[in-house]
Amino acid sequence: MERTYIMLKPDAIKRGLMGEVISRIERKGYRIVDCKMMHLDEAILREHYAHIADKPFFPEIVEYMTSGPVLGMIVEGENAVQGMRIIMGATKFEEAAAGTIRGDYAFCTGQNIIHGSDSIENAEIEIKRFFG
Ligand code: IDP
Ligand code: MG
Repeated sequence: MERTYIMLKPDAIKRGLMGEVISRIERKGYRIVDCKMMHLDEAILREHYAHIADKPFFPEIVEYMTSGPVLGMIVEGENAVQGMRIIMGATKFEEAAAGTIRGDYAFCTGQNIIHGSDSIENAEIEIKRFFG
């Protein structure tokens, strides 16, 4: 069984979409093995988003991701890392296909509802980062 780190971003929580997104994850057949609400700070975001820390939009990402709580989850299932990326949809909201979480709910790339690990290796690192 594979595990991935999923995080519902502040807009998912503010817009009341937690239940909807969790339902999609469960209906797909994945299991949520742990979850917690957290308030992130800039230090952990610099670590988690090290690959975009030098982008011009990074300060906006920090402002947004610290604007309210996030829901961190460990999601388990067969091929969970890639499978979650498929049901999440593309990073850029305008490229996310209808029927995906981002395709159906995101109207801004910076505030695109959900994070999911992009590889098995990063899933392990991210689960350790947020769940210890
Ligand atoms: P991912 O979340 O699909 O894995 P990453 O490339 O890891 O995408 O980027 C992390 C987050 O940074 C994205 O989810 C998105 O919120 C934000 N982001 C990425 N590219 C852009 C952009 O071009 N404009 C605004 N925000 C962006
Ligand atoms: Mg990513």
